[in-house]
Amino acid sequence: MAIPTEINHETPRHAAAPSTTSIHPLDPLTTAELEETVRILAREKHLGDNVRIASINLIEPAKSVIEKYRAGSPFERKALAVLMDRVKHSSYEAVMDLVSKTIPSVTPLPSEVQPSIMLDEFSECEQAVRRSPLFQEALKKRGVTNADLVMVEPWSAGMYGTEVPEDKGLRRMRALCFVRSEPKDNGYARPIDSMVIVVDLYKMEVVRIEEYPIAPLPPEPGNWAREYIPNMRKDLKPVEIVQPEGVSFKVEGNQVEWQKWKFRVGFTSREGLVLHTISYNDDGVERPILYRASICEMVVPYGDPREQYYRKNAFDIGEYGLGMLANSLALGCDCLGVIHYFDFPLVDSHGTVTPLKNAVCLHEEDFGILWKHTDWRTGQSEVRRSRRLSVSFIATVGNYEYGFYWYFYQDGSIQCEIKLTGIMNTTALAPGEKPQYGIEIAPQLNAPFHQHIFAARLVPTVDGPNNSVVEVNTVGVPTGPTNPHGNAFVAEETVFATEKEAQRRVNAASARFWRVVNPSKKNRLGRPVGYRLVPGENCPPFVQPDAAVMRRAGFTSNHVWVTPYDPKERYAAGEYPNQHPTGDGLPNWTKANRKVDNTEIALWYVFAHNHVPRPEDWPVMPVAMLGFQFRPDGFFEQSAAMDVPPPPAKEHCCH
Ligand SMILES: [Cu+2]
Repeated sequence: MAIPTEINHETPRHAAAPSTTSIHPLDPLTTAELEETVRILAREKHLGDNVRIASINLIEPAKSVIEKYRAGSPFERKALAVLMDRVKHSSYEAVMDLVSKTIPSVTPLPSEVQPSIMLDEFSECEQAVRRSPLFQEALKKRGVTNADLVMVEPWSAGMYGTEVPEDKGLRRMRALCFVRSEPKDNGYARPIDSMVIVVDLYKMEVVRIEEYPIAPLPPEPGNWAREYIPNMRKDLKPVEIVQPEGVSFKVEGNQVEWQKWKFRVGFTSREGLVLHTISYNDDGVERPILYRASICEMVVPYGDPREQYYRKNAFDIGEYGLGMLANSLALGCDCLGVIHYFDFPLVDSHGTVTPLKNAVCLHEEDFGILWKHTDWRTGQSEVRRSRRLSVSFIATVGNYEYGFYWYFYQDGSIQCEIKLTGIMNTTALAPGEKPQYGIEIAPQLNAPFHQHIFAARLVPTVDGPNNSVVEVNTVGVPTGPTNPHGNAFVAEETVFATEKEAQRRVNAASARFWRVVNPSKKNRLGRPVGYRLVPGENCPPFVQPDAAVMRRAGFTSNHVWVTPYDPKERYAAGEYPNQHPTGDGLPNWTKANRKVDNTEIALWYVFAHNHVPRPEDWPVMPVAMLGFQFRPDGFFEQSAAMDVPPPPAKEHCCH
């Protein structure tokens, strides 16, 4: 049964709290709630053989509701289901009221956009390709005799303005192929460079195979599985992380308290880990810092202009969903020490709900020294160990792994760190050929130049709801009467009044950073209290501003954006980047040039790892890290870390 297009006007009731009163309004949907949502969708005839569930997530209550919420009081519980009818070629958003168990609204999506790709479409697409006589024919031409050894890697098709007429209206994937030499080896060592398989995901069948000049398979394997590595080093002694008296954090449901920090752990099928209501207890006063923090979008543009590759630009969050691709983490492997894991349920496109065990890892780490000083005259020495709290998850997106880590420190700092690892996507080279748009990383194996660009969405509430963003540039003062020796330099501050003023890039030449301030809260020195956004590794996008991918990835054109807070403006490339013809998100919203000074804001920080491949990134790339910090800047009266006690003395370091 297909989805009706009329809106169901049944009035929702919000009388009672959900039966599980231990749920907080920001908690992700539970297994029971997801199952209930699927049941209601089925009961109301919104599900059927041809209707697939792209996602079901909590509709987070309004910020004002959360700010006033007290434990035990009733609250709304709503879910947003994105559904797709494979026969009618149409998609819908259904709002589910889990209190009244009704569907207050069903809204069709614009016909030209596509919901994100569903996890089960990957394997179904691979099977569809294997079944195709066109595919078998193409393999034969290339001397590949065993189709079972071919890895069919479906890439989101995007929208480039070069689509042929028969692609119009299709839900498309463009699959690239690699062939293993045996069932367990690394197929990325052997790219079949010369064909792209266009698949219609509505019918789940091959539309056509685009063929290109045939390149020979690279000669060397690139194996990484343990059975292929005969001589592992033998000189590694064990390291044990023990906390004999237990951990220093407290977890109640999804709320975490550690040292003076308090926050909630959330999880969505799209962003994966989300942090909510981050606050710091400053001498008994709970001071808000961030209402919500997540990595909300990413894109990986590849720099290879060849016909079969110029569309390689995956939006791994908006087009696939990192929560759906999250790993179940393993103690002693992904995480070491005394770990608290959060499990979160996921729903597949057929409505089956499965709990993802160990989706998010929470633990403490020793992080070297926090501060130290020795008075060489008196011999007084003080040193403190830095303990940080790590909250993380890891997603596998085809060939790559992305680890997302948020760290909390005892000096009031927060850090976001992304770890990139996994296997590089590859193309083949003819003997003697040198790549123009990549690096030869093994004989006849090319890894193209590409970038991994991430967008963090931060909703700052630094000491209250209304914040502003200030840019700080350090500049040298010209030599002259006020600077006769030429040594003067100053930090110049500029407050962003509007969205357009707030579209900025990093600048190493002025050591640029940004302060999020609360103009109505002054510290004892008369300056507004603030937190500093400290950029880490970053660079601009290297595709041309008029490249087709920039229509959808326009958010990458700036590193900083500030918008007035709007809970509907959630993702930097908009709600539905998959096949979006014109693109949406930050470039679109900010055309209005709204006021962003001393109001509720969202701060978007976009940061890029520029991947110029190395042979040492092969066969599995050792972790590369990038990210940013959010550090107190005039928020506290002095260092917030002075009351951290000395470590238990093992030597004379602290006496
Ligand atoms: Cu890379």
